[in-house]
Amino acid sequence: MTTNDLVIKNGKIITARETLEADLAVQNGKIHCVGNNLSGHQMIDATGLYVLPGAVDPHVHLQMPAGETTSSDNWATGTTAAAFGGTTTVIDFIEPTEGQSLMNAFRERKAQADPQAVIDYALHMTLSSIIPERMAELPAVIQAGMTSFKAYTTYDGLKLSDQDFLEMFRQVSRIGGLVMIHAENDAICSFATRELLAQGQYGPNAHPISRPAVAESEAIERVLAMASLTQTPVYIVHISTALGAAALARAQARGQCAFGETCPQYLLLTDQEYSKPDFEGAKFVCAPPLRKKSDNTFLWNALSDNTIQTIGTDHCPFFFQGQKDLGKDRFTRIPGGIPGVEPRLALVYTYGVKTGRLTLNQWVDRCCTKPAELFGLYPRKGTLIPGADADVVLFDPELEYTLTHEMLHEHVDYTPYEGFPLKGYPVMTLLRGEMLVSKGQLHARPGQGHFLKCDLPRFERRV
Ligand code: DUC
Ligand code: ZN
Repeated sequence: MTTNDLVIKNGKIITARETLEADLAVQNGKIHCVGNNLSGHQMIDATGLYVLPGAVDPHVHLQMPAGETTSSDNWATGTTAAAFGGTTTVIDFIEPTEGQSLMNAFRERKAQADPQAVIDYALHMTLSSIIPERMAELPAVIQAGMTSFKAYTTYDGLKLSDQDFLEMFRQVSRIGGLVMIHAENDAICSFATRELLAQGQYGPNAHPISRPAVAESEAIERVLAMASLTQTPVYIVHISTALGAAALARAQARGQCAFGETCPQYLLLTDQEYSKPDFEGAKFVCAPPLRKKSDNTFLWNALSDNTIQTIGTDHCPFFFQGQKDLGKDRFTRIPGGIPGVEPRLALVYTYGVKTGRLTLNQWVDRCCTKPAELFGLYPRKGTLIPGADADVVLFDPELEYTLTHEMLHEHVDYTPYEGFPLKGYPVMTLLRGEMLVSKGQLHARPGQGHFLKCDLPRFERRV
């Protein structure tokens, strides 16, 4: 019998389906087995710790061009921050430029990520032009490992018309892919923005009014209606409102194959943040905007009752000094996006599990397993079953911190969660059996992360 490379002993193993006190053995970078009294060349004592699958963040924007600036975490800093927070896979986006072929854009994005990434990564393909030449590339894109396609209902240069949505849904459906949608009604947002500017409202506190809740729910209802016609599986990204989550729940009740994501900012923060003095509200400008306490509560419930399947971060950081201040005179020029890739697991544990809103297994499911399943990475990622990559997080449920920007590794000058008390924090992160982070020390190397080809997702395609 061969001796295991590594055994994590005496921990409490938490997966999406079960909780058990056992040892976890790693061999050749894969989970070998779960059992008792296992031994290995290297042993890690996890007494008192939770042992989880490495978390999967299905929604990040590293080095993302945004008008005249770029999101401030590059692939090295962003994936390092993710590793410190217990995330071992991120899924970012390819955004082809106007006229660019999808496959060229893929090659460029991969060439940018490969030398830098310290954790594994996959990519979603953004579709902003539904011309036959682009659609003809879809099989090659799937072959290359991108099986999810992102489409926008808003933003000039990205948004699709309803006609385009229908055509794109038809094409993606035929090849078995999943469509992710940023859903905000563009006309409502433009109309509200114009009115605010005409009234001389230029500050960050106008931002949430410029993108009201009905803009989200209308767009969700509409794309769901169109997707049902073509029987296309859809995933609504960053759901921020009770109205939007309720629209998704109604479609699911009708039998539609539709999934949802929310983010810690929509669970934990509110639009009160935009009224902070000294332009501090700009730190919270993201689209969709932060909402009301009642929306937070509704979204926690939607996670608990499985209306919403995943918690991503939409990590898209911009420095307060030097980037957010591009919009000093006009909120519409504030680069949209906030950081969050690092504290996701800890925030959801403290404010989801410790409060009784989610079970331990739901915590793992929403942050690790479901993102892997929906995007064709399961069972390689998101689980601890034998044969899975040995991406493992040791999480100390007793560690107490007050979250500050200084303790994080995100390349940005603030955290939206400054001062949040935390109970529980990751203390070790392994990627394919190799130590990335241990007791606050980084052992990872840029380029250690692999590009992951996603399989076509498998779920029932009901209307
Ligand atoms: N919203 C943001 O605020 N930033 C990145 C992309 C998005 O959809
Ligand atoms: Zn996003």
